[in-house]
Amino acid sequence: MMENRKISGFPEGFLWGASTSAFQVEGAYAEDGKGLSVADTASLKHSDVYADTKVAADFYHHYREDIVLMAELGLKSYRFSINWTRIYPNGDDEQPNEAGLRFYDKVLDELEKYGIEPIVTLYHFDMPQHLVDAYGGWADRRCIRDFVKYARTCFERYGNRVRYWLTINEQNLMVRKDKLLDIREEDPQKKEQIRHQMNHHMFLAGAEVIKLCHRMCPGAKIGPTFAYLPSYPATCKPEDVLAAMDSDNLYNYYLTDIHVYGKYPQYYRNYLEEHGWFPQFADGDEEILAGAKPDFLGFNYYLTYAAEYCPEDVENADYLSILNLVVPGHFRYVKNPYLKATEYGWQIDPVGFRKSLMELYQRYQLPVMITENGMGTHDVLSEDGKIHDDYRINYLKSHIEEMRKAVCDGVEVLSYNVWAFLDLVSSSDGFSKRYGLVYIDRTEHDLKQLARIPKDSFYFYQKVIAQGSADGL
Ligand code: BGP
Repeated sequence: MMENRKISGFPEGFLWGASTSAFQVEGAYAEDGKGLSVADTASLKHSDVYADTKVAADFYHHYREDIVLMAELGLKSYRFSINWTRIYPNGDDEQPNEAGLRFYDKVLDELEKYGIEPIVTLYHFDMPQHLVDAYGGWADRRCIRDFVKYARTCFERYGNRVRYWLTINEQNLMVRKDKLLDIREEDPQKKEQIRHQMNHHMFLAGAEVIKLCHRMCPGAKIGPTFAYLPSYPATCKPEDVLAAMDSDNLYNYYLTDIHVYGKYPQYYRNYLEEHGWFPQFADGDEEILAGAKPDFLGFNYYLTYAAEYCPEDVENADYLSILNLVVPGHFRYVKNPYLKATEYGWQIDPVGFRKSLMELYQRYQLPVMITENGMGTHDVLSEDGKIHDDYRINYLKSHIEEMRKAVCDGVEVLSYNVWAFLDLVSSSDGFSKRYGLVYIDRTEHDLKQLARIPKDSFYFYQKVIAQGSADGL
């Protein structure tokens, strides 16, 4: 494997960070005027099995002590999201909810106190439920107007103190998961048409918000962040190589191509048109897409896939992937025999991380920001009162090391944010699937004292931040 001899890697001022999202940590799901989001309603449906968003890690009431812990860890950045329904409880309210706005003022005050750079996501899976009930959410163009209004309020209020904004978290994943957008249509063809119309509206909304941010907050940088799920060819058979390329295009690059080049790439148009899913464009949509340019690309990285050619006439196209996407005539997924997986089956691939960084940077020549990277497991509180998560240390260490190599090879990385700063409600598997550097002492249904206990990985990452690399750790 090609190694870069330069050792140093990370530049001065590199933002070593950690990440969370509002509905997964805050709790206080109906407090101080907050409305219900689709993330709340989806989680409340499974309250009997999993922890829901009602309390979560109760960051809403613990943010001060949590930020003290962030300072102890030495974090340079904290990537978090604003809960849309704290600001506009119904999504289409005339006036924003002052109590909701005040909460994030206080969070920003605390971060400022310790010199931690906020990286703020505007929309992380939590669209107001009311907008879905009123007009179908992203299926309707009015949603663009309501999202832009919400973003404007955030820029007005926090624009003078936030330098990094993220528009939409993982649009490419969200659009494939019915529950994240509350898609209720049952007819398969209509459902796909709705899905792609929603995607189109999100692209427009993202573009409008980028332009707005550039106008209102000239000193700030803004970009989207997506779920980067790259594929290797299962073999060197040309059809498999093409399958991996198709998968990369239809999972990842269609999204970044639209963001960066401002138009639907031909391969994506063909795919949508062949299936009768091409969305309706209104007059001016092309100009909206073409008129916005992100300052950087954010991405979340956890795993890679291996793709092989999938025959057109395959009977049951197995959904082995997170995005529930297999395209007969193009690709499907197989297990990669060279990689180990987490207990949740997520294939661990630090070298793939390096490759992803290189590919993204070479394709777009834009700075990148890693907004999530981490490992979800059933951590156990040991008898000595600690959490010995060596597996997470290994995961982080190997990914940081591969990121360093990519940086040495010229990739401009703005920030690396571990998912997650603390244990939180997983978007798919409740509280038992833990990602945090800080353990939250609660179970799915027993809140206990919600004590905060730094894990061994916390102390490992503390050293990484202090010395600016994982070398020798
Ligand atoms: C990303 C999301 C996060 C987070 C993470 C881990 O897709 O942006 O919100 O949940 O993945 O996923 P999960 O919680 O499903 O294990």
